[in-house]
Amino acid sequence: MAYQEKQLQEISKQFQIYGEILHAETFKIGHINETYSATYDQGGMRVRYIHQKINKGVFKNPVAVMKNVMRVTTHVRRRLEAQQARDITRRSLIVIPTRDGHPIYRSQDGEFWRTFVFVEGVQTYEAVQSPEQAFQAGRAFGEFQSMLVDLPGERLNETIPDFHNTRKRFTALQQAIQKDRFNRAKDAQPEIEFALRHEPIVDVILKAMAKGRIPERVTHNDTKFNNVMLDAVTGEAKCVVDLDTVMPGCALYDFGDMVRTTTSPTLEDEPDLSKVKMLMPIFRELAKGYLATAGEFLTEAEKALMAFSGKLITFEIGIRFLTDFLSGDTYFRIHRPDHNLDRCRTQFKLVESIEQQEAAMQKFVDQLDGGKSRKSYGGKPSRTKSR
Ligand code: GN1
Ligand code: MG
Repeated sequence: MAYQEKQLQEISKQFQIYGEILHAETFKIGHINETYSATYDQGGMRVRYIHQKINKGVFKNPVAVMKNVMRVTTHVRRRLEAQQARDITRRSLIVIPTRDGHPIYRSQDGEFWRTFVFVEGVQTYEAVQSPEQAFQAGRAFGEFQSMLVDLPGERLNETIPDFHNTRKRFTALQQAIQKDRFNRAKDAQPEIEFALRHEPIVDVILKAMAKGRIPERVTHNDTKFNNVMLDAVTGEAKCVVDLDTVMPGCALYDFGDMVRTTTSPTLEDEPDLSKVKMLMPIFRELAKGYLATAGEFLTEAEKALMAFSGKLITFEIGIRFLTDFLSGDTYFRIHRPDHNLDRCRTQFKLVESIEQQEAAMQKFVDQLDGGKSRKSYGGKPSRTKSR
């Protein structure tokens, strides 16, 4: 049940927002969190804020989540200031503290809320509309990773342990199949077979990391295309959002999830599987954009697995949807019966499409080097004062 205006007004009043609240409403009910907006009158100017209820079933320690978010957003802002970048308040999320100075508010009903400055003049999309948008997404997440390369202090909190541990995700699927608590396995036989057949891919990145061939980095871990805000006028990526899973990870998990969510023109739950396809022209722009900003710090071993990571993460999210379908839809919010099964089918169709083109995708990546890809961004270097 979405929150009512009166409750939202009470919640917004807990934060250090000046002025008179005018109205508050639902902004987006996603797979996990709930997002609302509130409009205030500040000296005759209407100013909006974002209020988010953290899903505490998914994020067991919301305080630890917000500690990470504060460290990361503060660091990114400092980096932008050091570059004398313009438009900084639209380029990194700004957390508004509670009236007693905390980054998070616990309401009387035991829920956890946080508040951000509303970034105006931007748009997000569920599916990519053009190769240029994929370039922008790649550039934005690559830049985000590159700004966190020198994050000082201790290791970030693991807000969801083993989030991209594909082996553990696979084991969870095997258990769900075995238990089959809702007698649904019979409805998902082809998908179950597809998943089990792909077991050989699940350990590739985990093993490379365990052997030290691929480094741990600070990564976003949820680089869905709809987590990039694009300027409504210029189309340029401004800000990446949804920082709850920013934690120690692998750069490839981020690139892989970008491949999953940008390279097919379809939505994540597209029922017409004939439309689900990895489009090479989009992949090329995505890879160019990502290497334009991440190319400098990525190692050869990371770059060599970029196409593979698209397949792996698409597969991993697919088995998570399948596991949730078999377990009674308790994790991802669903909007129709079999929704998680439909989402799984779409992911697996995309895995197949990536598989067919994986060699060509990687060949393209291999041909790009940092310098070339940077130049292709309007002839400008990746980080300039003008942005
Ligand atoms: C969830 O909240 P949202 O929609 O950004 C999920 C991701 C999945 C994604 C699939 C914390 O992301 O891992 O890739 O759904 N987030 C969490 O659409 O589980
Ligand atoms: Mg998310």
